[in-house]
Amino acid sequence: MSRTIIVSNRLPVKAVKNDQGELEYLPSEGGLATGLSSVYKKGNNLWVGWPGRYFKKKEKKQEARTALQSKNMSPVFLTQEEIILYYEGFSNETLWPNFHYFNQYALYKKSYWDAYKKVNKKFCDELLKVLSPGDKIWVHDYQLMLVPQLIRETHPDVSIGFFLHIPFPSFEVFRLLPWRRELLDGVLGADLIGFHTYDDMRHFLSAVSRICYISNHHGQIQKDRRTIATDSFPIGIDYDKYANQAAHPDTLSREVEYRTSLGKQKLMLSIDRLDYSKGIPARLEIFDIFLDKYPAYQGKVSLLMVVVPSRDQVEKYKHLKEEVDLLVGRINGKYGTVNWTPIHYFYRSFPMEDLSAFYRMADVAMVTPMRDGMNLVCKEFLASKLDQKGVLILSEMAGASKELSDALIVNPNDKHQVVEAIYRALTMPEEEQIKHTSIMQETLKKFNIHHWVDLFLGKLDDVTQKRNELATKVLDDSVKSMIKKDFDKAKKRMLFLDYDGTLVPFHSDPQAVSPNEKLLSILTELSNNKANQVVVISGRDRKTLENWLGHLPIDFIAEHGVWLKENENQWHMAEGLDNSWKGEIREILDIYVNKTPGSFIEEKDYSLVWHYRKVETGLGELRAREILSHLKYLAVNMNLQVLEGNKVVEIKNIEVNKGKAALKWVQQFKPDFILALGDDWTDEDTFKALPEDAYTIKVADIHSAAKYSLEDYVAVRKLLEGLY
Ligand code: GDG
Repeated sequence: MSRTIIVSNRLPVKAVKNDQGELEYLPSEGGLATGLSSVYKKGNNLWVGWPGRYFKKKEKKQEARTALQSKNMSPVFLTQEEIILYYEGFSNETLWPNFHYFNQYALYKKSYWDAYKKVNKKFCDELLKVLSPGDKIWVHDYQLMLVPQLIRETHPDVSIGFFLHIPFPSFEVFRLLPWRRELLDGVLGADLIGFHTYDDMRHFLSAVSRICYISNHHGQIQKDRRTIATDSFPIGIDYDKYANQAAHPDTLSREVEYRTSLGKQKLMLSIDRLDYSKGIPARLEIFDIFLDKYPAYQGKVSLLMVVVPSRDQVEKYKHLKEEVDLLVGRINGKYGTVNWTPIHYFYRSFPMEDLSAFYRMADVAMVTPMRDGMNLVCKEFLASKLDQKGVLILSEMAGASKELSDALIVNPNDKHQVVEAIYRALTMPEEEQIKHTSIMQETLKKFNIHHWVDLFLGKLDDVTQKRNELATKVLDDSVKSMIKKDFDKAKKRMLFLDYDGTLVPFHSDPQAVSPNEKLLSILTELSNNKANQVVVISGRDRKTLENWLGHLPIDFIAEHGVWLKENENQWHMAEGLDNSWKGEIREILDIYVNKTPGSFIEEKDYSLVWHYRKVETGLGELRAREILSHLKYLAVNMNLQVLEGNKVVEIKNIEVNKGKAALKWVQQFKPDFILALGDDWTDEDTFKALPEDAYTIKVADIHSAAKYSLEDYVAVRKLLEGLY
């Protein structure tokens, strides 16, 4: 049975020393650990990650390794320097602020980046030690963005998923990172890339398009002859666990105890790790404004604020802690009385039983991060509300707001809006509370953590299966020898060869790829054999082809089939083509040239091409779609075809295409062996038009009507050389 290997910065347990000085492994806090525990504990599955502690001695490391192995875990040991530079440094002082739109806090240090690369490699090496054939790998989060590509380099066929737990920022913010390209290339080593929200996915795709110059089709990216899928998978919680905990007698007795000491006052709750992205100071200021604006609530409502210590070695977090301490002190000093404390502030973590009691007790949960990938606290609060009474105030900057639209959704920067939301929450009739909570509970029950794991791994399986199906298309040695055998047997062979991207590399300057000696010698060898009919079939103009290759005994199909030359006769035009449409269409294209700087029209004998490769990314694509819809009906009436190519829109006579031209050649010369090679969408017409027994080969792409694929023009030349 195939295994799933989870790779994340932290293992789901942390190593701690007990009073006897022995190592113990306690569960780490957080939704991910509990959620994925159901996966890695199954069968032989495995979790690779850092055990959260620095081990100096070799024997201690070995001891930890043995203990963790028995729990299906494999440790990655980090040195103190690596923890400082890779974890606290690049992960938490560079990526975290940038990805959470706190770019003013981001540090760009080469030493951090070097450590990040080194530690990502370390994770990859540890993983490779335990990897077996058939395993699938699930890499988690921003600390390990380079791992997918590092694995891919040595294991091109392994199935890799990547999930980002924090937001992916807009391109304008992401581009500020000096290592943006490397980070994207790293993640693009995966087969499936998951985000919490569609917006995160959209931002990622936009960054890939603008930084790597790779576009996507419905979220699918083509890179290095691989298809990479992206999708949104909003993480859920272990709903039953929180609901059951809320019903547990231990939770109930704690609730009674706390309620007794608090009295009848209303309770608002906030629980976060200490982090500037969570908006803790702003929340305190809001509470201050609320008490000031609605003095009747003084003495009647308290805020129970749990702040879990986190990253306290990082400078920014130390300052934040001081700021929070100060604000809490100020507000309690300003409003507090002998009988009433406005804010009950705890800077520590609590056991689950206490958290559950807090969730039960709270009338209002204030989840108001400035930015949050998802936020699990709001979901846990709702799951713990067994009587469905309670109100959630939720920041629209948290991924969870996309699913929980029945909450009071607020912009945490609009302090007065949040103040009014608090007032509304505290005065909301119970029926209304129950109505909203029950709707949200239904969503959370369905989209729970198990559902999330199944959705992600299910999609990863689909993507891998599709890749395997397509992998049969890769032209391997056995197909090559079959081609050679059929080629040798045949008496009359026809070879359709596209030029750009197939016989020569694709170049942005079309004149820069004249045939070199090597290519000329291949074409000469092939065409000198009278049993071979070599046909160069290209979108290029006839003059260039004649100039470069006209001296050879080969046939030509130029401009996609407008100009033809066979048996070394004169060039002639395809018959019955009409050109009268050009004036009207040109007028339309001129409108788009006038409003799109950088675009231009190219006129060919039987087509017009609108080019936008120099137009601002995004704008060109938008205009191309406008042209397509503008010409949709007109083109049909005028017997024209409108085609989208690589940064071009081409309008041409419907009769002109490589497929029709190639078929004519086949019908006229009746070969008993056909080989067709091409690299772009215009070659698809050829592949589709040729008889079933033709060998059709797509270059540099696996998505094609062709039967096989080859990686590049070098492989094409090698194949052709192998034929003579
Ligand atoms: C990242 C993303 C995304 C908190 N205090 C205690 C405690 N917790 C638990 C909560 C909750 C978890 O920690 C916090 O999860 P969040 O989602 O709120 O936030 P991050 O840690 O920043 O997580 C976030 C998440 O990844 C998952 O993809 O939602 O956006 O930033 O489960 O209950 N647990 C215990 N004691 C505490 O005092 N036991």
